[in-house]
Amino acid sequence: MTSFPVRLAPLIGAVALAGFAHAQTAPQYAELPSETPAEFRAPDAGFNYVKRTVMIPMRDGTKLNTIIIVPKGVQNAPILLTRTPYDASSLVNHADSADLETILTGYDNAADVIAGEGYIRVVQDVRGKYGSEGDYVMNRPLHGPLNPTPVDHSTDTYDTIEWLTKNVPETNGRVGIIGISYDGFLPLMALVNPHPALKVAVPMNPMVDGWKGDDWFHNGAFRQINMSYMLEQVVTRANTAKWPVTNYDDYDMYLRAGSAGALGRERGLEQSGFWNKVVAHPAYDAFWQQQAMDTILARQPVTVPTLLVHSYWDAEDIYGAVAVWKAIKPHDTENKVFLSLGPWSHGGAIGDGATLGTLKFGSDTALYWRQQVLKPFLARYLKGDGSVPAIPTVTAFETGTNKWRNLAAWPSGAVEPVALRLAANQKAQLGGAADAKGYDEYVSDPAKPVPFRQRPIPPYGYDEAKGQTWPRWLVDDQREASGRTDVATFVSDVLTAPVKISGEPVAHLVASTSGTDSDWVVKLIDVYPDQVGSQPALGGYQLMVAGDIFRGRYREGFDKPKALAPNKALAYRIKLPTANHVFLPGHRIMVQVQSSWFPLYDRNPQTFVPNIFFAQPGDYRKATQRIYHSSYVELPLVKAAQ
Ligand code: PG9
Repeated sequence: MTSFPVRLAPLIGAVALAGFAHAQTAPQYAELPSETPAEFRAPDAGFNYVKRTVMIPMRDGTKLNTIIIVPKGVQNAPILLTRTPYDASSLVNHADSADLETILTGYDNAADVIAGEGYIRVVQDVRGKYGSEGDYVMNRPLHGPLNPTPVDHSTDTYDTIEWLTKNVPETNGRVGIIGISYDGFLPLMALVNPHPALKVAVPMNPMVDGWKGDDWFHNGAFRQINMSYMLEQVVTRANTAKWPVTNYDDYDMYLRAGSAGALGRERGLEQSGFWNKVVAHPAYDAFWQQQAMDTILARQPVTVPTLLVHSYWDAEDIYGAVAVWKAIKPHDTENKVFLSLGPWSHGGAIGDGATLGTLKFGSDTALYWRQQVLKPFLARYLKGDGSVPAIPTVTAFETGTNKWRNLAAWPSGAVEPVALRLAANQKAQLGGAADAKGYDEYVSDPAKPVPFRQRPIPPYGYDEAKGQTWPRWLVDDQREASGRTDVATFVSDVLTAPVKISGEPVAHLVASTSGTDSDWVVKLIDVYPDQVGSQPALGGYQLMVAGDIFRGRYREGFDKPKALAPNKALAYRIKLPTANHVFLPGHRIMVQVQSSWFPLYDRNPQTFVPNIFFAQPGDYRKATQRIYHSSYVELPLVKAAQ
């Protein structure tokens, strides 16, 4: 046996490796040629569409991977564009199908409207992702203090539309942009210095302000459940790095990790440039303020017909659509801005809208919206078909009564705020005098934070086969929480008349903590009758109509974190998400208040530390919380249920 001198082993290894590499480039053997052609040209005989994939050059030379789906035989057809960070080719799924509607069943496609209406469908990877060139920056800010480069999603959309209108011969030169979530944020970016060929924008459940109420924080409380996204979406171009799953119940994993910062370090998140920006900006400073799309668009003229879409139970971007509506509608002098509000989860408008969890709406609300709102909206502006009647300014589903309302404004009707008081004896009392002295008390223990839903809580995801029902957690039954000693619960008498609310309830809490920081979670809940004959599972159901969290340190200003004075009754104003709900006779109105919503949000250590991402184990302490009976929830009451 030949023994190699040990000191030569590395050299010998290198030579062997070089030899193997050479073999990889060795010429093909003539007598056994490769069976793979240099380039496969897919035939499309029998297909009802033609698919082209092109690399469109942006003004800085970066080329973006763009898939163009042209229905066979169309001429003078409008283009409907979706730009995405989520892999364009996966949005045009069933790529092996010869049928247009079949392949358009991806994430953002209202396929039954788009395919059936003869639109040219274009889906594009944004800069830095998947098939596109360039550098990726989460929600790439506009050129300016946060982005010194000459390119952003506004310029990339402009350049894309310019190329499409000149290089897709089948088009009528009119382009629309549609998308959900991040893909809904991109149509908002398109509205900044819009290309003249842009004729409609449909931002559905858009990301608008990641700190105030969309994906990253809500009023300063960090949505740590999205840490997996901050890793997978950022650290590789094609999302090949995966967040390891270590627990069937995410509650245990996050609790054992301690702070979000510690978990981030443990899982390599410090290699994500976006994570490092999030950790460096825990407060609502210029980093967040300067990229809030509602404030950006408030400064833009309204020139492009825009249909904003909001879902009442949107677990991801419940803030965005209505925030943009409030920002731009006031200067929409030509009535080009429209709003739809539906009983959906995030993106639910393109799915089956007949039910959501246990809730039934009596009809497929999503199909109704697509056929009666989206379809005519696109036809009128993209096909330039003036014969198609304009859609109502606001189309709002009224939950509780399960009726669609066509409205001229939002909120609509004679909205008159009324106080739902958090009174003694765990009573929620409509109107009446405030009791300034009494309070309810609970102990908030960071070692046992209140689960945001019943455990076990599977990791964030959309795979129902794995029990991942994240998308509909907002309609979970809240009765488990109402029975906990660390949740203050107030409930009204049984209603004898309908109580209708339209708009944003606002919690005016007067609360103290024995600590020096605290989170406050307020949930407005519709309590069903003890028995519901038509649907027994709804007996006593506690349906959250609106709920949100507020990190106490920002009480004096989102950009001014300050310690709380221990055991001092302090006032907090907490806006809750938009509702359009009728509490029916036989129901009761409930308010729950708690100080954690875990593991969706990171725990507040309840002692003031400079940056909660880096709170140490010793910082996490129990606190005694008092909710004073001078607290109330301001309900946007509509006097006469229309
Ligand atoms: N807005 C959605 C999201 C962003 C970040 C984390 C999780 C969800 C979305 O674009 O799907």
